[in-house]
Amino acid sequence: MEILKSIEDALVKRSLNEVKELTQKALDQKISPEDILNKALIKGLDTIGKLYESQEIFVPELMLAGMAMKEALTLLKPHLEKSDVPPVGKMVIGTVAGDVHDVGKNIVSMVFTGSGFQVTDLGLDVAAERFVDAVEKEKPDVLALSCLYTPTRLAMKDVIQMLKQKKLRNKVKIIIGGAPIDQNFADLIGADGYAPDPPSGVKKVMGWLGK
Ligand code: B12
Repeated sequence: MEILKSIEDALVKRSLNEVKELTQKALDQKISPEDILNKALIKGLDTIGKLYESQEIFVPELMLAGMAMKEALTLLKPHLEKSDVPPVGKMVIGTVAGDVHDVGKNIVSMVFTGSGFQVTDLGLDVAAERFVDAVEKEKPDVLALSCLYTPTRLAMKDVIQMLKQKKLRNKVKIIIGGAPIDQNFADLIGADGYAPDPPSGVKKVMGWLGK
């Protein structure tokens, strides 16, 4: 679809206003928010990542692309969060300590909200103590940890270890995700599971909760 390609191109060019205008236009044309997200915006960010890797763009451009993505997400949010199912469970989510990537985590949060979860989002660069406090106070069914910057992966292990120390580990299911994560890593650090994207995450968690 032509408009999806235009959104992708606008994101790669980091034209904030254009990304926003075209995203709204696509929604007005009744294109599904999932298609806008996966076939335009995430594709554009992938290209940005490759341009950064090949040193054709640098951190300021990464930041602008991240900002454009966030603008578009504010328009998609009400659509992704719209839920017609009864509440199914509670989730606490955050990006782990040292990592400031939160676009993926925000999408996971929206999709779980749209699937009937009551989501408490702790934000980004979240210290292990804050995750543990939230598990203690909110008593969620699921804790979701996100990370994108490979060196911060080990912060996920810290959260799980601290939960064990506080005797809280068996009170909550833990799902982890983000580009440098896989099932092997989940097994290694003692998480309950990994999912590559929000829909498969929802499916896995629903299974855990017997829904
Ligand atoms: C935008 C961006 C930034 C922005 C982030 C803005 C923001 N608010 O998030 C800024 C400018 C801040 C940034 C900074 C940096 N970045 Co950066 N960034 C990116 C970029 C281009 C896009 C990330 C993104 O949003 N992707 C789109 C989202 C939707 O995808 P996602 O996060 O993977 O999430 C999806 C899945 O993984 C999954 N998921 C994610 N979390 C979870 C959790 C659960 C529970 C589940 C089930 C699923 C799930 O679902 C999501 C939706 O489908 C990527 C390249 C790329 N293609 O990813 C580089 C990239 C991640 N960055 C990179 C780097 C190196 C950096 C910096 C170190 C640069 C620097 N020199 O300062 C810093 C690190 C700062 C830090 N300490 O965290 C590298 C990381 C390399 C590595 N392997 O570690 C990448 C891969 C670029 C590259 N190719 O080199 N970055």
